[in-house]
Amino acid sequence: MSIKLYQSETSMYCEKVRVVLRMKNIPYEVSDVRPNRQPLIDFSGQRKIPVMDHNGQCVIDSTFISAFLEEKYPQNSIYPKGASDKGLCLMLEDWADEVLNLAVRAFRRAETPEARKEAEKGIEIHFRTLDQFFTGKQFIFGQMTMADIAIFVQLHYLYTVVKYEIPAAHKNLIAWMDMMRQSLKLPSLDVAA
Ligand SMILES: N[C@@H](CCC(=O)N[C@@H](CS)C(=O)NCC(=O)O)C(=O)O
Repeated sequence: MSIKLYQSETSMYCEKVRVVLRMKNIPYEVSDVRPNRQPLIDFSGQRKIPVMDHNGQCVIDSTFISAFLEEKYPQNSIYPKGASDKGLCLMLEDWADEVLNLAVRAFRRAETPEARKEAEKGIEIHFRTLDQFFTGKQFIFGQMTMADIAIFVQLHYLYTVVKYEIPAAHKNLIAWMDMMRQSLKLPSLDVAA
């Protein structure tokens, strides 16, 4: 078996796939695209990461890669048991990837103090929602699933790349982030603020 992940260290979507690979104890090698994207483009016909080369098969997009890995390597499932909970888990994954990500990206792009303030306003609504959601809650479905992972990698990016900390008022959210950090023990935590 040979698995190569075309990736970059800092991409939140690549972090998401690395967490899944680690949870399932699947050995893999990485190809960092930052110095040169050409091998990625030659292999996948497009520019976005993550891309997985699974024994020569090309799988693109963190959501599809994760679902593919779950099917091939069902140990330590990344989804909750039960069809309805799995549906909700996939919805939360999509929300984190598509909605929360927009607010996080606005932050990364903010170059002036004014723009940063605007970005802060934009993400505050999500902090409040998540703080409410994580009141008295640890893992969303009682064990770590893709819903936790997808939300965590977006917010973790704020600490590692944007150098921004979630305001202390959001205690439940911060407690959940700490619990996730302790559970995951990610190498990227070494660069956390
Ligand atoms: N929906 C995709 C998003 C992937 C994505 O946006 N990747 C970014 C890095 S975080 C990228 O490769 N951007 C380069 C580009 O658009 O050329 C996923 O979940 O994998």
